[in-house]
Amino acid sequence: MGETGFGTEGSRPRLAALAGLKTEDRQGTFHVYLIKPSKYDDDGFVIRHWRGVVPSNSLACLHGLTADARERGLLGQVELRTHVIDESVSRIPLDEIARRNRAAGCRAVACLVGVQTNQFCRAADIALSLRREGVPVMVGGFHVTGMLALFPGVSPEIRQLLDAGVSVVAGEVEHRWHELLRDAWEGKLQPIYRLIDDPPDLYDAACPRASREATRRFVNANYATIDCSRGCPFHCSFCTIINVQGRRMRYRSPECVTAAIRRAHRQSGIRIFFFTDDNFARNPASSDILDGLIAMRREEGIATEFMMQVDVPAYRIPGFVEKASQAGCFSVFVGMESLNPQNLADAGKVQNHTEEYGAAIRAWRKARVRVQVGYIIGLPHDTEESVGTDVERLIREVQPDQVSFFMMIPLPGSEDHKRLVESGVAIDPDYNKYDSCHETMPHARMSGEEWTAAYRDAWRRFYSLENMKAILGRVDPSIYWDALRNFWWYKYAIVVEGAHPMLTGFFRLKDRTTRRPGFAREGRVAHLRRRLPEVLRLLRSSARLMLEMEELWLATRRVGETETLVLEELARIRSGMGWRPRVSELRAAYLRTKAQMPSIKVPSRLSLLWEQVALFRASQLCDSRRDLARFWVRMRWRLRHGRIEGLLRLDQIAVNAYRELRLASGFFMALVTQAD
Ligand code: B12
Ligand code: SF4
Repeated sequence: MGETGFGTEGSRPRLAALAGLKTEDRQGTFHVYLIKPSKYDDDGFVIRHWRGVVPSNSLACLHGLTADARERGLLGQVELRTHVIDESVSRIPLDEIARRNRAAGCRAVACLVGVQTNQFCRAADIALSLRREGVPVMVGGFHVTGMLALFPGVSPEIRQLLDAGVSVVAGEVEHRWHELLRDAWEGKLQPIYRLIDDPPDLYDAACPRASREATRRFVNANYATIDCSRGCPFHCSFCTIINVQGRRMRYRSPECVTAAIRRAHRQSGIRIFFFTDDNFARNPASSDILDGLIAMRREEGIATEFMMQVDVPAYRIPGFVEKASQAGCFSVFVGMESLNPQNLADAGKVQNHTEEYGAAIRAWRKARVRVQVGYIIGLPHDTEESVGTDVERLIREVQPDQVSFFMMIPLPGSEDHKRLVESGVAIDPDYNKYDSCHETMPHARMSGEEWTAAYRDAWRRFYSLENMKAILGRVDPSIYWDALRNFWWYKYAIVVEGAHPMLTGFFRLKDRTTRRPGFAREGRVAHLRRRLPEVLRLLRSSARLMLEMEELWLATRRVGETETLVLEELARIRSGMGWRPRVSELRAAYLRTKAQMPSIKVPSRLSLLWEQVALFRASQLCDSRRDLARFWVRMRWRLRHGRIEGLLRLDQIAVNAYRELRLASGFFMALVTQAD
C-alpha cells in the first residue's frame, strides 16, 4: 500500500480550524503532552505500577528537545508548557488534554513517544480516543519507524491511525522537532513525516533531560538516562537498531554529554545514569566521554556512576574496561544472546565467540563492574533440552552476575521480521505480545508450550537461591548492594508479578475503567472480587520474597573484623547452652574480645541485660534464618492440627517474633545504609 491512499485529507482543514489561531498572530499557550504509553497485560488492563524502575530515555529526549525549543524561543511568542507522562507509572489525563486543547487562547498536542511494537496497541487506543476529542496527535518511535523503514507501503495498523488524522513520525527528530511543534501549533500537521533517510547529527543536539514530574515516580528518583550515541556497526538479524538508527554511529560531543550530566547532577541531584547507547564501546567519543567523567570527579567532585551496554569483545579494547571503571561504571549489559555457536552464526552475531564469554566477564569483574547478560531463548537451534543445558553452563562456566532472558520475537524493524513477513510465515498479529516474553512465531524445534517452559525454567534456574548466593559471594564488596537490589527487583518481577523485569515496577495497579477494546469493562464489585485476592496474593508473595532476600543477605553479607571476633567469642560461650547466655558471660566475651581489639566498646551491664533479654545478638549470630523458618512452620502445623498446648508457648512466640523484627530492621538498615 502506498502513502497516497490516506483517508486523512479531510481531517487536516478541520485541525486548522480547531486551532482558531492564524499563523501570523502566533500567541497563546501551547500545551505539549509527551506521553510514553504502556501496554496491556493478558487480561486487557494497562500495565501500571506504583513505582517504576527504569525511566524512559525516549521521553527524556523529547523533553530535552522541547525545553530547548522553549529556551531558545523557537516558537516565537507562544508560551510552551510541557507535560511529561510515563504511563507505566502515571495515569494519562485524557480529559485535561482535551479541555486544554479547547480552552480559549490555548492549544494542546499529544505526542506518543518512543512507541515500541508491544506498546503500539495501547498507543493507538490513546491516539484514537484523543482524536475523537479533536486533539492533534503525533506518534513516533521504533514501531512506526521500523515498519516504514523496511516496507514500501503503509501497514494496516498505521493506516488506521492516519485515517483518524493522527500524524505518524518515522525517524529521529533532533533537527526537526521545533518544525513539528510549529506545525502542530498552526494546525498544519502532515499525515506522515518520513525522516528516516535524514538522520540528525547528534554532535551538538539538545541532550535528554529528566523530568522531575516523571522521575519522582521511580524507585530511585536520582537515576536518569542519556543516549551518548545511536546506531551500531554490527549485523545481528534480530536487531532493529541497525535498520532504524543505522550502522554508522552518530554521537553527542563529549562536552555536551558531560555538560548534561553536570546539569542533571547540580539541578536535580541525579547521581546515577544509564547510558542507553546500544553499544557504548563503539561510540567514537567513548574514550573522551570517560575522560570527561574522570576529570569531573577529580576537579569538580561530581562523582556520578553509570551503567552502559557494550558488546562481548569490548573488553579487549585496550584500557577501555579500566577507564570505564575509573569514570564510575558499575554495571555493563552485554548481549551474549546464546551459548550455541550455530545460533550466533545464523543470527549474524559473528562478533560473539562463546569461548571468550568467561574472559569478558572476568575482565569486567576485575575492574569491579557487574556484568548483566542478555540471553535469547528460541533462536533456531534451541530445543527445550538444549536451553536447559546451556543455562546450566551459563551458571557454572560463564558465571555472569545477572541475566535477562528474552524470548526470540520478530521485532518490526529487524531483518528477521521482514524475512518472515515476506516469506508468508504466520506470525502473531497481536503486537501487544511483542514484548520478548510471549511466543509470537513458530519455532522449528519447539512447540509453543515447550518454548515457554524453557523460558520460564531459565529464569527459575538462574535466580535460584543457590546461584544468587554464589554470585553475591564473588562480587566485589563495592557492588554487593547493587547486585542484591537487582536480584530483589528481578525476583519480584518473575515470582510476584509473573512478568519480565524490564516491564515491571513495584506494586501493580489496575485501572478498572481503562481496558483494552474487546475486554468487558468490569463493575465495581466484580473488579473488587478480582483485585482483592490478587492484592492478597501479591502481599503474601512479596513477604515470602523479603524473607528469601533476608536469607540471601545473611548467607552472603560481609562480616566486619570486629563483629567476627565478637561473634566467634559469643558462639564459643554459647555452644551447648542454647540461645540465652547470661549477662556475665556476655560481658566476659566482650572483655576477652576487647583484649584483642581495644577499639571495641564493651556495653554497660544494663545494655547487656537488654541484649540478653532481647537476644540482641541472637539474630545476627546465625548465617541463616532456617531455625526461625522451622519455628513458624511448626507453629502453623500446630495451628492447623489444633495442638493448642504448643501454641501457648507465648514466650517462644514473643522471642521469635522479636528476632524476626530485629532481623528485618537490621536488613533494612543495611539495605538503606549499604553497610554490612
Ligand atoms: C534503553 C532501552 C530500554 C530501557 C528503557 C526503555 C526506554 N524507552 O528508554 C529498558 C531496559 C527498560 C528497555 C526495555 C524494553 N525494551 Co528497550 N530499548 C532501549 C534502547 C536501548 C534505547 C532507547 C532509547 O533511548 N532510544 C533513543 C530514543 C531517542 O530513540 P527513539 O525512541 O526511537 O526516539 C527518537 C525517534 O524515534 C523519535 N520519536 C520517538 N517518539 C516520538 C514521538 C513523536 C511525537 C515524535 C515526533 C518523534 C518521536 O524522536 C526520538 C529522538 O530522535 C532501545 C534501542 C534504541 N537504540 O533505541 C531499545 C528498544 C527500544 N527496546 C526494545 C524492546 C523490545 C524492549 C522490551 C520490550 C524488551 C524487554 N522485554 O525488555 C522492553 C520494554 C519495556 C518498556 N516498557 O519500555 C526494542 C523495541 C523494538 C520494537 N520494534 O518494539 C528496542 C528498539 C531494542 C531492540 N531490541 O531492538 N529498553
Ligand atoms: S550488537 Fe546489539 S545493537 Fe549491534 S546489531 Fe547486534 S544486537 Fe543490534
